[in-house]
Amino acid sequence: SDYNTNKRHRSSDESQQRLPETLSAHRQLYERNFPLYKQPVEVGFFSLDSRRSFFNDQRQLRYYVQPRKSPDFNLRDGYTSRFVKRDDSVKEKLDHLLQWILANRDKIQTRDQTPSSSALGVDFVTWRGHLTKVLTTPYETQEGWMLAASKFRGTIYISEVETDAARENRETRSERQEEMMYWGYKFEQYMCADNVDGTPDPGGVVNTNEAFCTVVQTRLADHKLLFSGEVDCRVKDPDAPPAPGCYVELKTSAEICTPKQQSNFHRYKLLKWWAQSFLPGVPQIVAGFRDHDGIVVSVETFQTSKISQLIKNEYNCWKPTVCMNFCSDFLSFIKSVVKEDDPRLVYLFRWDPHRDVTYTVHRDSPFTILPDWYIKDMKS
Ligand code: 0WD
Ligand code: CA
Repeated sequence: SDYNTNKRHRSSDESQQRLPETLSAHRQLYERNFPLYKQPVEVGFFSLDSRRSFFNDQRQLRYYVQPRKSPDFNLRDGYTSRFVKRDDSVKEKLDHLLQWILANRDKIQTRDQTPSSSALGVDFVTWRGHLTKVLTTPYETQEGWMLAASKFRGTIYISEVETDAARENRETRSERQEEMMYWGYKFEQYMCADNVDGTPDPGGVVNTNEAFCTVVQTRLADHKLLFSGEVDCRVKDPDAPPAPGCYVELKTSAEICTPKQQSNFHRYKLLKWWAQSFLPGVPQIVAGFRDHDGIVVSVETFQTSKISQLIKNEYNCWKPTVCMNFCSDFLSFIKSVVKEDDPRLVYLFRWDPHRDVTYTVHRDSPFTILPDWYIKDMKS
């Protein structure tokens, strides 16, 4: 039985302090000093194979191979003949990350905790991709989001819920859009080897079920975070910095031919690229620029730490500090709202462009994040 109350769920005790009901996403409110963001530390990793099965190891980690000066990458190659697409109507929620936690509870670094303590010792568990959406919110004008949050043993778990608009988009994608989604994965195949001494195999099958994910721990202001993100590859050099410092993010983008396209690239695409790689501490992004026919015309490397300087000439451009302060304040907002420690309760936070963040509360609903197998195992 869902109940949907913005104002009255807290308690009948009116004497308790009023909590904020909403959070503004106006960028001006977040223009202050950059908050503390500790260097993310990799605490583990996992792999998903061609059937989307979980493995507590790095079998799917691939190696970056620097392309020739003028590579001949045709991103359309194999779309109709050598492509196995993950079923994106299946909602996996946090399941693979929860599987990793159960297998690695001892590896989560916590200060002043007794070995027998039942708590994880982190404030939030989520996917990196969900945090990317939060970071870019003050600048987003197109797509809203819904994030479900539940508290269990002191940790708040955050999992995305697909909006009606996102579902509509997913179910009505054109054939052209479907094919263009393949291009990013095909670029990965051209750029990555399966083994440290191997070379890419553009004749192989692209299977988007396969994934390698890093799990990192860090702190944003006073929020202890544990999150996981998919990693495309690492550099081959065995003397490279330890993960996540050796990881490389791969991207494709339309070639830039006009000043307007250059400006849009800086304003919108680099914001998303920066947020996604900054969060887990991935230092470089290798971009393949392609034409309308899916032919890669150039390959360029961006240092994540230099992106904010690159965009400073853009009028009224995005600022990393606004992204990080909004994220910090949003996590504080979640903490102030999600007080009850009960995984059957879901607090559903919703944001739409030009609106404030609001929330509703749901008990035993389809939004439930934590499966019984996780709760059972954590209690044993
Ligand atoms: O439940 C959900 N709504 C989502 C689940 C949304 C996003 C991701 N996921 C899951 C998937 O299991 C994925 O393996 O999280 C895992 C890791 O995700 P992430 O790293 O936190 O996600 P994000 O940063 O948004 O995407 C990283 C890469 C993408 O590469 P590009 O270069 O396009 O950013 O993960 C892939 C994609 O290759 N990806 C996904 N893979 C599986 N399911 C999804 C998705 N929904 N979205 C992006
Ligand atoms: Ca990528």
